[in-house]
Amino acid sequence: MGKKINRILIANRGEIALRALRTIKEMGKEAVVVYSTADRDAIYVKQADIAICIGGAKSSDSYLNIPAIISAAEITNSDAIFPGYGFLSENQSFAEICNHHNIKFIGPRPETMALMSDKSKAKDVMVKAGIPVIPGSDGALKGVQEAKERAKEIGYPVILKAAAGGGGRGMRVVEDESQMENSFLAAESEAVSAFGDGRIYMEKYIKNPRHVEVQIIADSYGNVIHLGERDCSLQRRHQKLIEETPAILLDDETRSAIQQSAIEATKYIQYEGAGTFEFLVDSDLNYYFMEMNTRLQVEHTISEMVSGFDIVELMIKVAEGEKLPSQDEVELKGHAIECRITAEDSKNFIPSPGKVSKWIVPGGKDVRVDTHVYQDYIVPPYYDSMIAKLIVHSENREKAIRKMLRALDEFQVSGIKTTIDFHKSILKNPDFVNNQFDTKYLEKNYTN
Ligand code: MV4
Repeated sequence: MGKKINRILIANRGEIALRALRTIKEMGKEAVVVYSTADRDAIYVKQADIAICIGGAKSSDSYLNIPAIISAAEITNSDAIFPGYGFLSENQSFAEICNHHNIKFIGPRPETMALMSDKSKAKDVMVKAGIPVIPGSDGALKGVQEAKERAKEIGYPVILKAAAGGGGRGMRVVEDESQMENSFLAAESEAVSAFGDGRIYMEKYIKNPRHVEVQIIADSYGNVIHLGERDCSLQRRHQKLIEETPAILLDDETRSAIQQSAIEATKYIQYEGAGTFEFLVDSDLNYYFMEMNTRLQVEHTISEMVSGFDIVELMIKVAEGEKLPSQDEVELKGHAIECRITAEDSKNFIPSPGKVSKWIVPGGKDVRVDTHVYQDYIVPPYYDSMIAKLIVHSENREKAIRKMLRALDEFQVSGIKTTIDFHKSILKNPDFVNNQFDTKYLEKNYTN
């Protein structure tokens, strides 16, 4: 099962391209990077064993250009493709095409990707696996009439979600029956234009939930381990800003139950590779499966800090057919926090691309900065505005917060606006310090 991978093409850009390159080098393998014309000055382009320009600045011309990426893999004799996050990482036809070309897609089987990308089907599977899910409709709704009937049974408020969605698009909260027709039709048309798929399903609306997710990885022999859970409740417009592990709101019993649920779910779908189960947790600590991400996530770094494992290395080993260590060999220590720093104004989050004239990054014990940025780098306007992930690790949450504040104070950037000041303000906020926040917190307390 599986064969040794010698050369890996990284089908991504920015910090994650550099982060993957580092692990590939440490494993003694060769790295091929592909880049757009806007990224020709990226440091990883120079550091890679081979670099190939695959097209213009627009993502559709380059990082989403499947024929260009497959051609680059073919002419460089790459054995495998590392997709990272975003772009083609959850595109099942890309994974299929890789497999047809005998290039190992470092991730799950395409059928599993397809199953989990249909949020409504994914829920049905989790019900069968015995995982708690949010009460709601069985699959997609046929129309407004059925929506009204189901909502009466479930009880208002309810939430309408796009089956093809995720990340909040095509979502509508419905407070009572008088709003149903308008909300249903709005959600449906938003889903059609965003995903080309208007199927809508319904759930009971959970008030003030926390977002807790469990990192899992599975090998090709059915072994599954988890690397703990993360609290990602601090989000703005469905973009995560701060993540931490462990999730302090959980008691020990709920924590092991949620981790065990993620393991059982992974086994049930015969998953292979790294993945994340997202749960909503209500104020009584009931947890409910929401969706699964079939890729490496931005915030995987905090799980690396507390576990000591390199998740990219584990992903590559699993793809080569190696066996994972057992759960007993996983020891989760201390507390880790990540701040996602973007090239945006701290007050209104307006993007601020341009030339970075000063770039002084923090350092010191247990401080990690994952970034592709350097002094005089020009942040292009075409892509995600994240310019650095600042990650700290300490014995406990209080010390981790103090270390993060110290590191944020060291971070000096000129030429562009960043969200460093926003992060300082959150980390000093008594509500954050005292664990008094939920997924709506930023919306309510930091307007815009
Ligand atoms: C919910 C919910 C409350 N009840 N579902 C937002 C993104 C999408 N993946 C699911 N989301 C939500 N689903 C039910 N039944 C509240 C949210 C939600 C949310 C969830 C996680 C993190 C931030 C959020 C912000 C607003 C709403």
